[in-house]
Amino acid sequence: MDSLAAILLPSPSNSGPAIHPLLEALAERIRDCRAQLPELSPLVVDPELLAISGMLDGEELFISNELHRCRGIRKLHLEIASLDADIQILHSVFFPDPRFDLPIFGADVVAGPGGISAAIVDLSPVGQPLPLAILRGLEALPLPTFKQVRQLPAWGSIFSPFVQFIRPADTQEEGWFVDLLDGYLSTLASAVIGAKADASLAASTIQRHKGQLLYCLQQKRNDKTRGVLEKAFNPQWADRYIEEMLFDEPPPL
Ligand code: BLA
Repeated sequence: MDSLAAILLPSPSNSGPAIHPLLEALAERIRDCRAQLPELSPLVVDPELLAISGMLDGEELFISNELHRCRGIRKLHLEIASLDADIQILHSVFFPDPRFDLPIFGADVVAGPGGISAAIVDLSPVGQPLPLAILRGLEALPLPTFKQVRQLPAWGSIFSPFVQFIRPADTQEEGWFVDLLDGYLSTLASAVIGAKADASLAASTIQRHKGQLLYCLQQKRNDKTRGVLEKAFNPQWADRYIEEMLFDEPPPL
C-alpha cells in the first residue's frame, strides 16, 4: 500500500499486523459516528507527513491514519499504530472548528504484551464549562464500575470531570469501554448536527480557540507518547509528527 492510501483509507484487513479486537471494535464505532456527521470530507494533508506514515508502513511498524473534516469539526483523526511487536495504539481526536460551541473528543487506548494497559476517553472542554447539551448527555450515560481506575498525570487538567481513564480487567470491561466511547460519540454527534457557527472574531470563538491551543500544549507534555514515537522514528521526526499530525494547533482566527 502506498503512503497516500495508508493515510486516507482504513487499512485493509489483509495488510499490516493483526489488530487487537478492542482497538478494531473502537475504530468501527468511531467510523460509524463519523459517517453521520454533516458535510464530511477527507482532509488534504501535507505529503511530507504522509511520507512519515509511509516510512513506517511495514511489517514491524505500521501506522494507519484516517483524516477528515466536517461542518463544526476542523479535523477528525483516527490512528491505529503498531509501533513494534509489543505495542498497539488507537488514538483519536476530533478537533472542533473554534466558531462552534463543541468540546474536543479524545480517545487513547494502549495494548501491550500484558493486554490493554490504558483506555481513556473524554469530551474535553475548550471553555468553561462544557456546553449544556454535552453536559446533560454525559450525565445521562450509565457509568460502568471498572475495577481499575487509573490516575491522570498533571497535564491531564485539560480533561472534563467525565474523563474515564481505566485499565480494563477483562473482555467484559473492554465491552463496557466500547459502549462508553459510543455514548460519548453519540452525545457529540447530536451536538454537531445541531450546532451553529459564531462569528470568527466573536469573544466566544476567541476563547474556544485559546482553549484548543491549551489542549494541544498539554497533550504535547505526555512523555509516554513522545518516548514511544522516538523509539520508532528519530527524535526529530517524532517531534514533527507530534506537532503536525497529532496535536497541530488550530489555524489563527
Ligand atoms: C498514555 N500513551 C500513553 C502510553 C503510551 C502512549 C505508550 C502509556 C500507556 C500506559 O501507561 O499504560 C503512546 N499514544 C501513544 C502514542 C500515540 C498515542 C505513541 O496516541 C500516538 C501515535 N493521549 C492521546 C489522547 C489522549 C491521551 C488523545 O493521544 C486522551 C484523550 C491520553 N495517554 C493519555 C494519557 C496517558 C496516556 C492520559 C497516561 C499518561 C500517564 O500515565 O502519564
